[in-house]
Amino acid sequence: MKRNIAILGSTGSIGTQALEVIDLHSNLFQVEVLTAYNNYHLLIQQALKYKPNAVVIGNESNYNKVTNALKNEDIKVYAGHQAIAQVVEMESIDMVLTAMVGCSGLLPTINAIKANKPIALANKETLVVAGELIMGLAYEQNVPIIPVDSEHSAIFQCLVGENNPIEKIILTASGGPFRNLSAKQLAQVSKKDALNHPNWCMGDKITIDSATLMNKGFEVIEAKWLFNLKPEQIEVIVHPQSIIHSMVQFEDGSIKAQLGLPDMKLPIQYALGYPKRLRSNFPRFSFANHPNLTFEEPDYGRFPALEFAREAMIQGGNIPCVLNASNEIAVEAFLNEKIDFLQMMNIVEKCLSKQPFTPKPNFENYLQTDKETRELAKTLI
Ligand code: MN3
Repeated sequence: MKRNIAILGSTGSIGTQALEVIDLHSNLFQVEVLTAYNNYHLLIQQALKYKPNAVVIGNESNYNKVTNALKNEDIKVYAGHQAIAQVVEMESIDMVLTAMVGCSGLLPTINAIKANKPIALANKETLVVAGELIMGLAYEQNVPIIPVDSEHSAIFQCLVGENNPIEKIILTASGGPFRNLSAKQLAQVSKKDALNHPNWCMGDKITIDSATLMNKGFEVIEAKWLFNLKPEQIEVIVHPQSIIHSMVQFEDGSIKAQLGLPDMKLPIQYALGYPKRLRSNFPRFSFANHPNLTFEEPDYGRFPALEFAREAMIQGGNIPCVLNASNEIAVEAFLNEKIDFLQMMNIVEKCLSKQPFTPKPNFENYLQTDKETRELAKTLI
């Protein structure tokens, strides 16, 4: 029996790489649902190639273009946010890969868990914003959440077969493209510089988040929820070569690491195929070709995002939601060249200090915080 996969965000970086993985294992996987927000052109191409049961285009103004292009196919076409959130409940889906950008992943992920669909989680913002709610629901429903993020996949892989408590985890960070720049130089960097990541090829939003280290801050929060950790059990170390994808230290002091060349197809394939390791011909890592694996402490002064994220995680409640929403607006403004690189974190910091604290938010509280924070952040641009 093939595993029927729904890919939410199929036209993005993770989505397209997931389809490449499925191409390599077409005997094991079948594309059941594809969703995209804006890129109807690529969504149509993908639908014609993979013949899914259904596709959803988030932006409703593109609905007619998609239905026209697929009118001779036996493929259901839906449009809108609500449709993305509902399509995950489809009976025939065996696994949902959440690979959309930002906070939009929240409701579809909740619905997929409620419908008992195993989640391959690539949309880390879902856990940043509402980790407590999501993990609580997954626990209640007994639904596995398999991380796709390379660091969390590494930790997950280190934990397979272990029935032992974690002493701490060590998340590796490449340090981004501006690791060696002074604060003064950071103020001058352009959008183009920021989009030029040294090791990983990713979407625009996450590439900027990697340059500010907010991505790593989000990953600290993501790890807390995925592996049920206390803040002090999560350490970040800069490892510019991105070969060690992360590590787990156990109570006897032993450390397990997962290594490989930086290629998202590996963690995507691991999540889709779990618990099996599927044979691949991805390029192999050679120690001889990489004799220098180096490590350094992150610089919290030049990259305050890590500290903001840690603070937000410790405060909990709706504060990580404030962190995410303000960051989404700030990154968008930077990508539109309305603010400079350092102003992004100024906006996040101001929003964190101004938004009221809600200790035990429910889903509506999260939506409210998200909306208010976005409005506040826009006034600061
Ligand atoms: Mn990552």
